[in-house]
This record gives sequence, C-alpha cells and structure tokens, in this order.
Amino acid sequence: MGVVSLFAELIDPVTRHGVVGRACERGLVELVHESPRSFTSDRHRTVDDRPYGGGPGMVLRYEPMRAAIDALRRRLPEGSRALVLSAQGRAFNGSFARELAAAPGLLLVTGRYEGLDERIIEAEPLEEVSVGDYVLSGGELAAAVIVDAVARLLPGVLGHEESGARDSHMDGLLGCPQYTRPEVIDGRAVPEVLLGGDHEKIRRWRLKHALGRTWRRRPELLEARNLSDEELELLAEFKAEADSSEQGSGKL
Ligand code: 9D3
Repeated sequence: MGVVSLFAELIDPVTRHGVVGRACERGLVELVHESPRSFTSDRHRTVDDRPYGGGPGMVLRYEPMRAAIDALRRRLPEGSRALVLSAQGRAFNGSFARELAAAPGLLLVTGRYEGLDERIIEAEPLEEVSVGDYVLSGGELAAAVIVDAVARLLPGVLGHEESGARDSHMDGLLGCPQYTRPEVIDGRAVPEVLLGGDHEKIRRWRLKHALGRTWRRRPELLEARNLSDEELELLAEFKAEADSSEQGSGKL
C-alpha cells in the first residue's frame, strides 16, 4: 500500500502498533509514502495556491501531486487501486474494505486545505472515498483508517483466534458484551452462562446478544443481512426478555 500525503507522521503509527504493526514487521503489509513537497522546485517548496474564483483557503497544486503519484505508482504493483480521501466520496464500510483487500495494491492520495485540484482526480482517475459524515482537517487520518481496516483482511495478518471471530456467523453484527476477572465488581456480576464451560451455550448467548445489540442500535445492519433460523430464534428470545425487563425499569 502507498500513501501520497504532506504529513506521513499522521499515518505511520498504524504500521508500528498492534495487529497491523506486526503484519508490517513480518512483511505481510508494506506501507510506502511520497510527499508532494519532494516534487517542488521553488525556494519555498510550495505545494498549494489560491483557488480560482476566489474565496478562503488554498488548493493543492496539480504538478507536485501528479509527480508524487507517479513516483508512488512505480513502487506499487501493476493494477493497484487508486483512491483519494475526500469528504465528498463514497462511504467506506466493511464490504468496500474487502473489495480493496482483493486488489493487487492500494494507492491512497490525501489532501489538506480545501483539497486537491479537481483535474488530478479526473486525470488519474482517483476514486473518492469518505470515512464518515464529519469534517476532518485533512485526509491523513482517514487514510490511516483505510490502511488499518484493509490490512486486517490481508492473508495471514490476523492470528487464528481473531480471524475465527471475523469470518464466523458474527460477521455483519455488532460485538457482544465482554467480561474479564473478577466475577463480581461493585455489585455487578458476570452473566452466569459465561462462567460455566458449556461452549455451545456460550456461543448461543454471544450470538443472541450480538443480534440484540444490532437490532437495538443499528437495525439497518440486520435488514442488510439474512438471518438463519437459529438467529431468528435467538433474536426473538432477546426481544422477549427485553420486553419483560423493561416493565417499569425505564430502560431502553
Ligand atoms: C470546511 C471545508 N469544506 C467546505 C464545505 C470542504 C472540506 C475540505 C477539506 C471538507 C473537509 C476537508 C478535509 N477532509 C478530508 O480530507 C477528508 C474527510 C473528511 O473530512 N470527512 C470524512 N472523510 C474524509 S476523507 C478525507
């Protein structure tokens, strides 16, 4: 994967910590970087200029951006997917991440200020991708999100334990509640079923609560997913229990 950005320091940390850090150490993921600043020739190394039409802010100039992208392309596999991080882009999500993980490589371009000269997006062309409906100060943190989410999906990156949790039936659902020692703290006990060793019961409890939380908090995720007979049964159980425990509790 490669990133064109003015501030590599904002993206780099994902390659030094945790699951993705280890993948980089093991050579399963490689992150390379180019800055448009390296492709300027004036005394002040100017990467931006005033917008045509006037108004506030600055726009990243075409030429240094073009040169940085060209330089990075030469370091990436043929057929790499080329994206630009943009608040105007297609919303990033899990299925988009899987799409990107299947590409031979990934080239991510990030902007600062008011953005890139539109012609660099057209000429490449670059696909615009957004990480959510809020305003960031630049595309670097968004690029770090993409790098992290995609790297996790590459072969060998997740150990058996974590990859098992991913491609199982819990896919597309929110996580279930988690507990660790002690068994009781401040009067709050760990759900009884998790203390016994009945793995089938535990699996069903976790699936039930993952379904229940998704139904409660993100019902649109459930609508986008086909539920098995077991899942329908567990969700019905969850709803029935929620109904009875809500009587007078004021809890939603
Ligand atoms: C306040 C300026 N906006 C005018 C309506 C346009 C604008 C310019 C530059 C908005 C955001 C940015 C910087 N953001 C990104 O580069 C960015 C981003 C984001 O802000 N939100 C969600 N995803 C992304 S991906 C890149």
